[in-house]
Amino acid sequence: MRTFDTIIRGGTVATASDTFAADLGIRDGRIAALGHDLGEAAEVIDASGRLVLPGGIDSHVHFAQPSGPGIVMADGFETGTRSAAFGGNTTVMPFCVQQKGQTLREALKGYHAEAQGRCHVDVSFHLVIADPTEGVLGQELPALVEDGYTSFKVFMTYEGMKLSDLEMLNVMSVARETGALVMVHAENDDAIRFLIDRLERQGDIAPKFHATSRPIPVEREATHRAISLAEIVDVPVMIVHVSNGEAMEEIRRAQSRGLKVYGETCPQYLVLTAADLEGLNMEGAKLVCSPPPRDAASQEACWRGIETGVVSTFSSDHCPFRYDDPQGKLNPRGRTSFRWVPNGIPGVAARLPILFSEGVSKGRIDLNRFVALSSTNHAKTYGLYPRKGTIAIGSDADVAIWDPERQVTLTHSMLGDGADYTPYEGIDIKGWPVLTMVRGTTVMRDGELVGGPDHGRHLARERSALARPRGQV
Ligand code: DUC
Ligand code: ZN
Ligand code: ZN
Repeated sequence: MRTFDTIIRGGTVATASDTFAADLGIRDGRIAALGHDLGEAAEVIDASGRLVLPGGIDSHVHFAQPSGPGIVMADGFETGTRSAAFGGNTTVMPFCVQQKGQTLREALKGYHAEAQGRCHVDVSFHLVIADPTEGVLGQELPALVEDGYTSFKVFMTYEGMKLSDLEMLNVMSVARETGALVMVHAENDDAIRFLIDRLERQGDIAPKFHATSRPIPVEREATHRAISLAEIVDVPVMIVHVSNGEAMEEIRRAQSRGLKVYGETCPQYLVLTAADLEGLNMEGAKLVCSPPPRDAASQEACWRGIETGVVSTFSSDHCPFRYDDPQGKLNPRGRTSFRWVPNGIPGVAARLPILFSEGVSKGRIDLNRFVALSSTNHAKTYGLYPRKGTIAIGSDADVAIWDPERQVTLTHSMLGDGADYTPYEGIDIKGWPVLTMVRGTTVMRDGELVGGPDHGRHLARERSALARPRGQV
């Protein structure tokens, strides 16, 4: 008699804490056994010489997001989740962005309609609160947290999205009441506006000046302020896309004072610098994102944050726009200043190969920390653990099989997204995901999709393990 639907045989399994040789028995989309001599199955996947890891969870991606007049994001859910599967991910967490004047329910309806039937991997939305009206704070948010939307992002910059300190305090206060987790984009908007105006007056308008307009103090000050506001409300906070040592130091200091402050960083802060835009002229737009990549010392500081646990999640901040396209990076309305270049770069497929290669293969982090940073900590932070984010009996069979020896030179065509370039073109990688399995179904094998875009499901989430009152798990 066949006991399992699938057995993954002969691989080395790693979780956030352990590495061991075991076969996986999978039944009804879940992990049903871990051991040896598991018997028969309808399908046996040979994983000898391979690593069997929890599927990647990318808790910071943008798909199908309205991005300004005439600008179209390069990925909707079909191509975005396809690219995620190519990169060994089994769950992604995109943002549902509220427009001013819109209710959160209206916003969610639109994003769910976009995602419906178009997802290769599982998906779960964060809510971006751009208009914290009384109705949003008093009724919608508490009800939506109950419905499983247990994380909100707030912006301290961007016209149309930025919140005042008072508005941030009000959103944080609802998060405290409801047990939700607040994510913060920390950059000082007034300082950015001042610097952009000054650069433009000087005629410094090429894409490379984007980084000059958002220097480290802009991020450091806002990070400090966001942490202070969270401390006042006594609520946990996740500072997203941390790019440098000074912002990292603010987080580390808060953590050492016992505050529940968490940090996220992204591949662009490990392998890109502002100097990469030098000499590119308009093609520098391909690397425009916020906060901007900085310098070698900032890269080192981000590594140190990863190595010491100041950073708990490593995400892509996948936010793709095409370059050679009138609806993309170079503004369709013919405006040439960096001010108008949409902020964001693609990276959902490249995220984990970069962390594996630069981190594990080069000996900076061990495999267990890789699993924590790429999957387990995302699941714990955002209320998906232990259903997602680990290899354990009863967990969803969300698995990525990696060939740790595979050498690849990154090029855009292997990444499967809807952009027309990768900012990581030409980077040499050692270690590559060769199979992605979502709830027991293989969705990617050897760089090819298997099955259609209707396997992914939307996940209602529990409250964050980090946002629960102390002592409660
Ligand atoms: N912030 C993000 O989180 N993503 C892309 C652009 C931005 O500013
Ligand atoms: Zn952001
Ligand atoms: Zn983002």
